[in-house]
Amino acid sequence: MSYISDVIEQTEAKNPGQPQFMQTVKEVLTSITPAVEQNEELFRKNVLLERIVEPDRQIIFRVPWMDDNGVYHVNRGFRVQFNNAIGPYKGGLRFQKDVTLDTMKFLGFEQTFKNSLTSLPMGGAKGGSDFDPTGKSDAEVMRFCQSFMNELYRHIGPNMDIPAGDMGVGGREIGYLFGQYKKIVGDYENGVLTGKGMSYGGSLIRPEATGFGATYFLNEVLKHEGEDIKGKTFALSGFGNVAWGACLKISELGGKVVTLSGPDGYIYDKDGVSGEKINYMLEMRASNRNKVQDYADKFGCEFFAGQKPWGNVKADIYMPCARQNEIVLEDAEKMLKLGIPVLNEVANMPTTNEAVALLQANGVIVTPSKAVNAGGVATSGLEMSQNSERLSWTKEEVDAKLQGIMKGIHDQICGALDAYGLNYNLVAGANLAGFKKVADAMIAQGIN
Ligand code: 2IT
Repeated sequence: MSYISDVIEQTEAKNPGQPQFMQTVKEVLTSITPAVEQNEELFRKNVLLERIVEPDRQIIFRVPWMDDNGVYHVNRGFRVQFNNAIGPYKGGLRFQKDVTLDTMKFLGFEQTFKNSLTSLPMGGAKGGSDFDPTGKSDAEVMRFCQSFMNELYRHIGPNMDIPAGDMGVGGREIGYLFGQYKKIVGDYENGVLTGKGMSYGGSLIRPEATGFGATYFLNEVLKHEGEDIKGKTFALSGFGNVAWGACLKISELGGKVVTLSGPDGYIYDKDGVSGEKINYMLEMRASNRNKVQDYADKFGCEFFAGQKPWGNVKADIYMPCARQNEIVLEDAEKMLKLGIPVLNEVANMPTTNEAVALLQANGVIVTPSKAVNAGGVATSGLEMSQNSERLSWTKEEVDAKLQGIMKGIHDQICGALDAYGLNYNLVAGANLAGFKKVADAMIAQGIN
């Protein structure tokens, strides 16, 4: 048996009931086959693959909180600190009802390679809770965040682990989390969290960064193919922060977004999501209703209850911006019939491995989410730099750095593919490039 398949098998045995984590382990380890083949002896001697799939630590804690009726609830909190070989742990917090340890481990593993790709010194971590923000009042969200931080604070710090937002955690939640952290530790360490408000150490462009970065990365891919965004039609999923940033940048660059989605279904807006309609997405998110139908009701467009746009809507580019595994094999089959040439993966692991393989085999360009959505965490890295230097860059400065980073990621991917004589397989290239720096650092630092 090969080293890679051995490690996959051992990891599967050690992590029963964790299909999402195994999905990303398989994707990453399979993609780095050429690197492992070239360095097998060195990697085996350093138990490198065995160590890279095992998180440094996995913290699980109780989060009790009181609702507005005075009734107490108990949720589960997580922080999985996956790898800090190249920098302090860094990664978002996700509040969503179906969050499990499996979700946290898949996201933490992905984050390790994503953060490496940004070229900034950040290790990988992820955290969150099975708390469901849907329908919660502001006061409930605040009490939950405070209770969550009552435990999390002892595991994080500006040089140790720097959480940020993810699904269900935006500027409001980061504010409550930071307020409680400050209350507990006393020092004004605003470098402990990113995605902060502008009045207390946030970075301009951070809210837009994931969506902007995803569009900049796509632009590099289209340039590579001799095309551009202007005049192209986009089907998106989600309507949160990431989809919002993407809509802003796509419409600025002359593209047209015709779908958004939520847990309730998807909307089809033939005129395109632009102008005030993009601003309305922020209101939808702030309402905590989690219903995309609100958009259709307000702007009088079509709503398809319980459905996804994949394979149902013809577009030049698909951009899933919602959650993991929303594109499965049968969606991919429908996509091929419609002839969708590019799948720009924005959410973390939105497509199953089988669906990616089928699409790639049929000539669809699949961009890897760990590269495409890296602009969010990259801009978090820029926020950390501004915090530690006690300064604040302009919008133009941050945006220019973000564009440079996204182009740099595409260049790194092409460089890794060239180095191994591979064709334009962006998924393989992103994993090879992200892995290299982490592997070098882990070997340099000895076995620990
Ligand atoms: O998935 C991600 O990269 C994020 N949720 C952002 C993480 C961060 O630290 O900004």
